[in-house]
Amino acid sequence: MLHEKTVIITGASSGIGEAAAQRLAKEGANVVLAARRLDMLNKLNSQLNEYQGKVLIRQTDVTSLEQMNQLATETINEFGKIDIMFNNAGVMPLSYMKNIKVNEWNNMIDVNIKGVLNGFAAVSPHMLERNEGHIITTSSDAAHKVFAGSAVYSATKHAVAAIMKGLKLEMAHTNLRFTSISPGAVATELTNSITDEEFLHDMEEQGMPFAPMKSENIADAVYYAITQPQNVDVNEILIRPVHQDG
Ligand code: NJP
Repeated sequence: MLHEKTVIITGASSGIGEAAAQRLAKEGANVVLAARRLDMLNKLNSQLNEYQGKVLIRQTDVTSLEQMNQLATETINEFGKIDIMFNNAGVMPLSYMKNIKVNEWNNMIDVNIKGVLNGFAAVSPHMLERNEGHIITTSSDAAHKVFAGSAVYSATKHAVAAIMKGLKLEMAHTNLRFTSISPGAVATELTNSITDEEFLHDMEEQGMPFAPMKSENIADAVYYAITQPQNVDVNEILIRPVHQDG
């Protein structure tokens, strides 16, 4: 179904990005895998060998516009075009505001917001020139709510939601498509970056009242969005574990 399609995936070294790479490669797409951990990208590359589509891996930090531009240029040089940009890289060092984790706030702003903007800046001239292309962003159910400890993370994902709405609005006269995918809890490495001892203590005490989704569940949503007919633009997908409240 995805033969001849070229997809860039940021944050492809683990979790949702890795699962999306597996799914889309299996469906025949050429996948360009971007993240900072080259060893993880190499490992994934060797797993994708059996599929028909080609794989390109590029060590990329989404906070660098220069590196994102390079990623887009090398993709076009290799495959001739970029059909889909999956802006998926993100970080979530949740913490209470009073504990003033300034570096973590800044990192969330840099990766979750600026990373998405850099992704758009890198691929949109090419997509607009072709008048074809699909930009998908991993937002969050935290773009729909705030909870204690999520203020800055939620702020970054609310920003992503606003950016994606603005893009849809400004580009409705083009053939470009825009999808925000907002997952609830997914079992990935994402929570490993939490350093706020007080928040971690409360999280442990509370326990997990429901089972999280798997990364593959979100990869299915990505696949759904990109396989709709060209006249259909799936703008938002909010997807939560069955027992997680809103
Ligand atoms: O987490 P994880 P997820 N430059 O930690 C990459 C959203 N989300 O799959 O660079 C480039 O396995 C990092 O790669 P590396 C979440 O906000 C999740 O869950 O090698 N890449 C890794 O591949 C995020 O937007 C849940 O360290 C950078 C990837 O990002 C997306 O899902 C719920 C980077 C993170 O993979 C994927 O996260 C929700 C940088 N500077 C939203 N910094 C959930 N899991 O529950 C990080 O609502 N990465």
